[in-house]
Amino acid sequence: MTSLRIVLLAVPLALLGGCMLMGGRPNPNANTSTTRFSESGRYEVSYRPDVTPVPRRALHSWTVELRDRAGRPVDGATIRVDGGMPDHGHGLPTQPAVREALGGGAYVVDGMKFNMGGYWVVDLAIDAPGGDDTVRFELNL
Ligand SMILES: [Cu+2]
Repeated sequence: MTSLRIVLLAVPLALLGGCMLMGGRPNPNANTSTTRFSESGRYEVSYRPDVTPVPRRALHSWTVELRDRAGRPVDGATIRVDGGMPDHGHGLPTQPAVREALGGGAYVVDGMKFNMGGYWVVDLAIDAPGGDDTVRFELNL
């Protein structure tokens, strides 16, 4: 009886998709470094969440730091934030945005949220005096 009930419950859950209910799997090949070079190598970019480790299902902020190849802080940049779960084909549940440029190459991004566990990517599109570039961070949550 009990096992039948479990089966009857498990089938619809599986049909609804592991995504919303159970989250996704971590990606063992992910580079989860919080400091990375941008795609074209123009900038060294790092992030620091205001909650560690990066939480699931909780709104939080990141401080992003931009440096040029010589290690000098990059101010005056415009940073657009995008991301999602490649394995699930969905984006971020929020639209994070830079709230404040602190100077010294640091930018506070509000609205970060990962609404399930699994493999996530966060893409930053950087528009700065030294040229445009992008960087991808990978997270296993
Ligand atoms: Cu998902």
